[in-house]
Amino acid sequence: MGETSSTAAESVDRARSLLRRARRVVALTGAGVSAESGVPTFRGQGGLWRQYRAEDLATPAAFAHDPRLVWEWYGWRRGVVSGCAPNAAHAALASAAAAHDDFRIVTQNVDGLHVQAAQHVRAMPLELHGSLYRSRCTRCDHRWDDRGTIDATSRETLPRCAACGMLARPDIVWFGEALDPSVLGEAMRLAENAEVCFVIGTSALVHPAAGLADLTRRHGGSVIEINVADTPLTPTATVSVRGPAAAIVPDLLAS
Ligand code: BJW
Ligand code: ZN
Repeated sequence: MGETSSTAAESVDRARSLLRRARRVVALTGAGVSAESGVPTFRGQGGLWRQYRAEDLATPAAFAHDPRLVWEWYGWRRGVVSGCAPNAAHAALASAAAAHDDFRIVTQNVDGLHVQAAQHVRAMPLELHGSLYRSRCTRCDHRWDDRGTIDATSRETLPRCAACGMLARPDIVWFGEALDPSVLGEAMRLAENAEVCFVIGTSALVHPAAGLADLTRRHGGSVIEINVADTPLTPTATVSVRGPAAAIVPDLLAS
C-alpha cells in the first residue's frame, strides 16, 4: 500500500528510519540526481536540445537516418557533463555504498557522475543505459573508453572503430534496444532482494528501469521516492519525499 497523507517531516522521519533499519538497499537513480550538478534532465523544463526531444534522437532509427546529428547531440552532452561535478547526493550515495556491501547504486544516467563519486571499486554503480564516455563499433563488438571531443562536421569526421574502421556509435542503450542482459539481471536480483528500493530523481516512465521498484515492492520490500514532483511510482511508494535530491539524500543517509 502507498502512503497515507502525512507531513513532510513525518515522511522524512519514516524514510530515515526505513533506511537505517534496512540491510539491503538498492538506490535507483535518474536524471534528477544530477540536476543540481547542472546536467539537464530529459523531460520537463530544459529537457530539449534545439527542437528535439530525447525520444527523437536516442533511437537506432535516428542514428541510421542521420548519424551526424546524433553524434552532434552526444558531443554537446559530453561537453556539458565534462563541466559538471558530482553533488552532495552522489557523494552521500557513494559513501553509503562504500560503507555497506549491501548498499548498491543502479543508475539510468549515462553522465558518469556516480562513477566519479565512487570511493571504492566494489561500490561501483551499475549503469543500466550505458555511458557517454564509451563508444562502440556498429559492425564488430569492439567497445572503448572515449572521452574525446566529437567532430560532427561531416560523416567522414565522426568517430570510427580502431579495429575495423567502421562507423562508431555511443555505447548507450537507445529506445527499442535491449539492456545488457548481465547488467539488467544483476539490477533485477538486487531489486528483488532489497529491503528498500531508494528511488531518486527519475520520472519512472522508461522501462525496464522503472519496473525495478515494483520488483522490490512485490517481494515485500519498501519503496522510498525522492523527487521534486509526483511520478507514476508515487501512489504505491511506501514513502514519498518531495524536494531536491542534493539536500534530501545526504540528510536521510546521515548516521
Ligand atoms: C529531481 C530534481 C532534483 C528534477 N531532485 N528530483 C512504447 C513505444 C516505444 C517503446 C516503448 C513503449 N512502451 C514501452 C517501451 C519501451 C521503452 C520505454 O520504456 N518507453 C517509454 C518512454 C514508454 N524502453 C525501451 O525501449 C528500453 N528497451 C527495451 O524495452 O528493450 C526491449 C527489448 C528486449 C529485447 C530485445 C530488444 C528490445 C530501452 C530504454 C533506453 C532509455 N534510454 C534513454 C536515452 C538514452 C540515454 C542517453 O542518451 O542519455 O535513457 S531515454 C532517457 O530516459 C534516458 C534516461 O536514462 C531515461 C530515464 O529518464 P529519467 O532519468 O527518469 O529522467 P527524466 O528527465 O524523465 O526525469 C527526471 C526526474 O527528476 C523528474 O521526475 C523530475 O521531477 C526529477 N527531478 N530535478 C530530485 N533536483
Ligand atoms: Zn569495428
